Amino acid sequence: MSKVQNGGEQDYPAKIRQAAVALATWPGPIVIISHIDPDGDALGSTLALKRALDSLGKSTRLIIEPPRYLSFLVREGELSKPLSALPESCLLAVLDVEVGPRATGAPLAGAAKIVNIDHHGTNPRHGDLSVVQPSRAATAHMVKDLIDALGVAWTLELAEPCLTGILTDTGNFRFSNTSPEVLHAAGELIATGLDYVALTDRLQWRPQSYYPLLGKVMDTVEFPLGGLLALAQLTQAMRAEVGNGEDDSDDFVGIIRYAEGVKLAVLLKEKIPGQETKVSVRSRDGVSAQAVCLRLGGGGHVAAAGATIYADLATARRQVLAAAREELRDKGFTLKEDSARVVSGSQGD
Ligand SMILES: [Mn+2]
Repeated sequence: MSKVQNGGEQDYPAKIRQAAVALATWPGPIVIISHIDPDGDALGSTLALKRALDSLGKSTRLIIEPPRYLSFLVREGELSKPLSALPESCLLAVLDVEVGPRATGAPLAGAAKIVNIDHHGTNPRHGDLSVVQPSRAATAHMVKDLIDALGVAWTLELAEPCLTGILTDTGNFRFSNTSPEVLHAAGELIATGLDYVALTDRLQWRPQSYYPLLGKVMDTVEFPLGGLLALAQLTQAMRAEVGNGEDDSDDFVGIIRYAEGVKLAVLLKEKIPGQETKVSVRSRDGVSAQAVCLRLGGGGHVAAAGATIYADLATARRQVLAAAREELRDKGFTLKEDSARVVSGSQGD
């Protein structure tokens, strides 16, 4: 694997101050983008940064297409359409993703300066100014540091998206990245007067069509590799049957991860039938979702990662089983050879 886990910044506070100065003193337009399939951290970190920069009188454009369940965070007119070319003398802020093909919304070429703020340890730092801090649980936590460095006064409009990003990436403070630091940062955000209970409640709302889809996906759960893996599939046909849109299934993989004995959980999502399958992976106990996804050409964090396989579901399933088997063996689990069974409810080998 060419991608290795990088350490954090030598002097993180100084790097954050540098980014704050670069943004605050930029005379031209600032375009803010994040990653494909934006989640709460992608939207929360970019929205908070845009609002903070707007309050300083900057000319900003935020280009992101949030999933429906997060759209309540966005005010009318705050988001812009994807750009085919960047405006002249523009600073491009790339958040929660490396400067590369997973960054979406605007071309990377043609930026006068690229500032990259990200907490993924695999980030190769291709920005003109890259601040990468894997010890931060969310990019939104880094944006909180950035807003503090900018000296912008905290308001509910800044705190709400920041906390949303933190809640998303820590699984509401249940994932292994839940540190005293991130809890402290969340406490400061809540101290702005933000209604924490209302926000966490609102973030769990799903359209009613979510529940029949959940039922269909749960019907596909299998436990191969000696029961160490939980694997489920979501097809376009299931979506069509229940009339469900594209964006509400992000937590399905988190549900099957709670099956007893499971070290790895995988959801295979059919994106384009026969051609493209999205893989979401979660893990526990030192087994690395990231290592599994790097083998599949994707990336992410140790406990939560993803990849896109340009093949049909059955092929993707085989590749995922092979990658999961390798990772489990690397971590010292003994596995019998697993036949490519697709029996629903199988206990595996
Ligand atoms: Mn993130």
